[in-house]
Amino acid sequence: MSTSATPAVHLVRGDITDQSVDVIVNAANSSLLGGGGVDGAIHRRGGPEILAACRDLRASRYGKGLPTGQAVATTAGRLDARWIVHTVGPVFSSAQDRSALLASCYRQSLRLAAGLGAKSIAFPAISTGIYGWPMDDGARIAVRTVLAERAQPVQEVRFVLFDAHAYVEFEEVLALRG
Ligand code: AR6
Repeated sequence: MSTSATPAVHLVRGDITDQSVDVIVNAANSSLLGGGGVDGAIHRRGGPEILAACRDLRASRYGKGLPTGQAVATTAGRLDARWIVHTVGPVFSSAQDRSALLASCYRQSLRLAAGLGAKSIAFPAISTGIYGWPMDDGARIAVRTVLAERAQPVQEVRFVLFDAHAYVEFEEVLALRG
């Protein structure tokens, strides 16, 4: 059920590092020290300032790494954004339901962005790449979680989907939720 305090949700097909928004969310890993997929793209285009900020966070607050489902903010370096919010999605498991952790990534990222005063935020489809989460379920969890949050001052949530399959899955979920 959407309310006036719920942000508008938009879908974009493309590369998240091309987005101009207040917050770009990174599908990171616990080390915060980079990786492939979205993480690799963000560090490549954003430059070394982001990695330096991540190293500082490891040294100060997250000596054991950022736990799965949590989120933390850094500079966005050279990207056209004010902050990167790094969140660690769960690795998909068919033996164990980890969907609460995936929902937590979206919720914690949104709350952190709201706390920073962000008006717009771009999410990738967290955990649906290297971490193996099925896209239809990943899309359901993403959309449901974001629509359940009152996120003021965030006015726009943009899901940035890399390929046609991801876009179609998110479109279907959004259409069903009206
Ligand atoms: N822009 C938007 N979406 C993208 C981009 C991009 N530039 N690149 C990939 N995707 P993934 P995960 C899509 O693997 O599954 C890293 O090594 C991709 O098609 O980036 O959460 C981290 O360090 C997929 O749908 O993240 C972790 O170790 C979605 O983004 C691990 O991967 C997420 O894919 C995290 O795995």
